[in-house]
Amino acid sequence: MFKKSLIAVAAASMLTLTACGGTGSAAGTAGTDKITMGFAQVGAESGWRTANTKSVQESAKKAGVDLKFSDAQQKQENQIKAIRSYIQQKVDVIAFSPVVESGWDTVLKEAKTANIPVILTDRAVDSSDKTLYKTFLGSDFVEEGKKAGDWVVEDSKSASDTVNIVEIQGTTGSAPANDRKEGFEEAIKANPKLKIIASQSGDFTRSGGKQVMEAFLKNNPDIDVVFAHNDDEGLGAIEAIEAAGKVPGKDIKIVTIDAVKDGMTALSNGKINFIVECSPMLGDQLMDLAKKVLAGESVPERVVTEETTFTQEQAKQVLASRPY
Ligand code: GYE
Repeated sequence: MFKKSLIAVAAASMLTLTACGGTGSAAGTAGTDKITMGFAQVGAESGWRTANTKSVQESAKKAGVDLKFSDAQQKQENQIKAIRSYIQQKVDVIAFSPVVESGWDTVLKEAKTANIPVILTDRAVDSSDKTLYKTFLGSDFVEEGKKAGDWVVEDSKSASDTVNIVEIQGTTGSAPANDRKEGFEEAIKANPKLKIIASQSGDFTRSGGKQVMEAFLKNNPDIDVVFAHNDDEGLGAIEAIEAAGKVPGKDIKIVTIDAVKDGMTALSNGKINFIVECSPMLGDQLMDLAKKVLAGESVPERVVTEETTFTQEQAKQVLASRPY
């Protein structure tokens, strides 16, 4: 009798947990189907990345997803190791932001053979076999590059001389570096006066941006515009420009991509001239897609993030309420 009612109580409380969406305390309870996700992050190279990691971690918690998180320190071999370890641990789903575009087929095939679905977050792979992953969630980087280029075209409409542009690229071989370059080059074709006179990778870091800009300044006395593939590189470039006795935003104009807090602060202060937004807040959509994939529902093969652009005036207006 007593035993029976205990079982009934246990069963009832399990039901309650399920009704609450199985968050938190349901872990380890038989019969609950808490999702385990292995997430192989690129690293912690930028403000964008830090915000992205936070978004994924917070959304996992909210969605009741058990998140196994790894930081590859911008190295593909570390990411491959992390993915292999998730396969070994038999996680339900693997999500990752590939540091570079190529070289993923082998490990993705291993995940497929193990029947573990993969979701690409933020960055793309160049595999021709689209069955190696379920969907790709992230920004349209070509479009971002175009928006940056369009601003330069508009800003230098009345230039009578050649406009010398230097480009600080993101991580070599990464989707955002490849695509932002492509989009920017496409846009500036609109005015033959616009010339990219130097282009190098700053690896999406502030120190990288600073180093590259120092070298650019040494070799080119007449730089008009910096196009940095992310805010952090632009912030590093500001340090180099100031150290060279020039005024960022005036003597040399700066266009960047991301719109993280530090970038937006520099934009409000007039040190950056224009920022194209790239949203790192991908966590909620990622958890949603993972749940759908695991429930056998169909998901679009591409989910594009919505984003905007900011002038200095617009940055001043939104800075205080910027969440990251
Ligand atoms: O723009 C940059 C980060 O992949 C979109 O990576 C991301 C880029 C982002 O390091 O700041």
